[in-house]
Amino acid sequence: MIYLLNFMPNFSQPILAHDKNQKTKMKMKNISIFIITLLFISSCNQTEKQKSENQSREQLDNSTANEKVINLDYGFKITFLENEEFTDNKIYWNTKIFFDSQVVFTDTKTLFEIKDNYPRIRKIGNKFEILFYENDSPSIDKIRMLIFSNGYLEKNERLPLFGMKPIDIDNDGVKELIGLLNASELWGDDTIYMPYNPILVYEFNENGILIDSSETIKINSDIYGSFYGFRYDSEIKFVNNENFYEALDKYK
Ligand SMILES: [Ca+2]
Repeated sequence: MIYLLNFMPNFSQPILAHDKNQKTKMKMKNISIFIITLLFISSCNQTEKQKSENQSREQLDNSTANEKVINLDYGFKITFLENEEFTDNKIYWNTKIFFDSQVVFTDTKTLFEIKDNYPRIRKIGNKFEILFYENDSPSIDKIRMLIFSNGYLEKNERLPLFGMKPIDIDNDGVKELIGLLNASELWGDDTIYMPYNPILVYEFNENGILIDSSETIKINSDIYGSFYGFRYDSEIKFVNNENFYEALDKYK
């Protein structure tokens, strides 16, 4: 028998201040539709040659109509070329990030959602941090963190979808976030086993979101009796490890 523990509620409140501005998006969509309509009307009165030219232009504009554009601060822009709507969510992929009109990031496969104030941008020193809400189904959703420095991608990392606000866990004056990169898949009949699923601690401050190795080692050593690394490992199993749930509850 297999149980899937999906701990990790969404952010109840955004941790960063960037506002995507729904009205702007709606306006852009409306403008796109308006432009396409104008092109269609004007093309009705063209010669055959002009019609042919306009057809290729209309094809371009049709693809633009499906494109989702999000303008971020600091000269960054995100475009999703493809999307699909489901009952509970809408998925976007085929992603590009532009900085001052130059493409600085391309990803054709990763699935993103626009929710909980993601995607969002933050200036950290002379770098920029862009966070996406990544749909990693059938695993649990994640945050995708991109760091840009001088217009170039410096870091591309998956983070847990932290189910908490940043708090100072160890009283060192720096706030932390904790989360999981995997759901805990439980198995067994009479005896229920759970895998090694490390709770990851990140420091969250004006310099970015960075793994707090010492605190991660400490928390997981307390839970599992020893530290087995930063990654999920189903080969390492535990029985009725209440410490795991207590630790999660503690930092919710
Ligand atoms: Ca701290």
